Amino acid sequence: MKDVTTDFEALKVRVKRLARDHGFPLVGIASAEPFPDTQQSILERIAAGLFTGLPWFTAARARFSCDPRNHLPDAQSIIALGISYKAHAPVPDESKLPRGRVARYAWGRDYHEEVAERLESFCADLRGLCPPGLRLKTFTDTGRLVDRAAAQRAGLGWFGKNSNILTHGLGSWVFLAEVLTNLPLPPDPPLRTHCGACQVCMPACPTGAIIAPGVVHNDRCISYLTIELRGPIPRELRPLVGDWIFGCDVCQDVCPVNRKAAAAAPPAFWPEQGIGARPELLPLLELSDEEFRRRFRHTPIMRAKRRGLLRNVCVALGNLRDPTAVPALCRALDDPEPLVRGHAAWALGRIGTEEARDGLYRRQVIEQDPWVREEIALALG
Ligand code: B12
Ligand code: SF4
Ligand code: SF4
Repeated sequence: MKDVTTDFEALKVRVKRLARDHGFPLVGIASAEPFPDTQQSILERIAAGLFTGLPWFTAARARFSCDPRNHLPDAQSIIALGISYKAHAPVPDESKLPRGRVARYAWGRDYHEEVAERLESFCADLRGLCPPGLRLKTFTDTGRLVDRAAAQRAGLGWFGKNSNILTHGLGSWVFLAEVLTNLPLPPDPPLRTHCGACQVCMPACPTGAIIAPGVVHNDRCISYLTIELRGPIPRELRPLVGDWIFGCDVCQDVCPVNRKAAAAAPPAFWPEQGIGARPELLPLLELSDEEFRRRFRHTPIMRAKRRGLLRNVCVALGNLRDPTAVPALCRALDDPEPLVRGHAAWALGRIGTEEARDGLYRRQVIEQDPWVREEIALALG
């Protein structure tokens, strides 16, 4: 952008103030140069088979998402943004059991929608501040840009050994977003902070998904298994999923940096706006397609679809081994979705009471789907 009268140092201060006014407490500037190291890491991990479960996470996508100029050929800067999603969880009435666990990022409204609205209003005001010829492009999560690498380069935080970006003050409980622009804003330096000798998160991972510092095996991560995976959860991993029904926070919950993080989430991310932290499981098992859509519209839960959520609920019930779940699980054996029936069978096998076995025998007589028949046979075996 050619405008000799513009003082870009002063403009940067105003841009940052504007970002904060639009609800992004974390804001930093990075150059829009390519991310060759990130590209190499991603390509190596794809080649090593750590991402086989994500068919869209390809080498071609990695090459594209590691060069911001593929999106905006004259891009000069990335305005890297972060917003807290740490909300307080109301203490649940544990007398109403059984309950599952939901990752904090998914308690309230879908962040893609909330962040997109904030990005849009931020950009609208930014146009008013800037010289003519301004070009802007926004990203969060689904856009083909490497969110964490951009945040790290802009000094928002550092890579933790659990691979999340950790920040001073808000911990890793932050969503990341970017505005790519042709404005030549002076970049901020990356932080010099790192995890030091701490390794607490690595052995804490229930599935052993953190295979080296900073390296997560996607296909073993509970977040992948409960959100992104469309088919059955591998049998050997089901017991390790525990009571997580959507995402997982173990490697963040144990992190000492997060202990000091402020609960600064805007109301949109509070549990009242969505499924919350510890939903009761049995009512979820009874949801029709229509009820699922009505209840979870505008929340991250939609991503799993009804059949994915109910699959996860069955796994959690099997792990909780609560016999009060048997009647609902027996009804789930008649669900129209084979995915739900198969996991209900697994859960009943884990609970193993006479009532559970009776339900399995009843379904075995009429079940047509070969994979569900296999699950029933294993559950009875
Ligand atoms: C694919 C994906 C996933 C996959 C794979 C996760 C992964 N670690 O790669 C799955 C489904 C498992 C997942 C899970 C989660 N995700 Co996700 N995910 C993404 C996505 C779309 C791409 C990530 C990516 O490029 N991975 C490729 C790998 C190679 O990148 P990386 O893990 O960051 O690896 C870097 C480090 O290893 C570092 N590095 C290299 N060498 C070394 C050495 C050391 C010692 C260290 C410390 C680091 C280091 O460099 C690598 C390259 O930059 C981004 C959005 C986006 N567009 O970027 C969101 C994103 C990363 N996810 C996010 C969130 C919130 C989550 C969950 C917390 C959700 C949950 N609670 O269930 C979990 C966290 C799990 C975890 N421990 O990572 C946030 C992270 C915010 C943050 N503060 O970091 C993002 C940025 C979305 C957003 N816009 O806010 N996710
Ligand atoms: S999110 Fe859960 S399963 Fe995934 S790496 Fe962290 S602790 Fe492991
Ligand atoms: S638990 Fe320790 S090693 Fe893991 S991300 Fe937090 S500070 Fe880093």
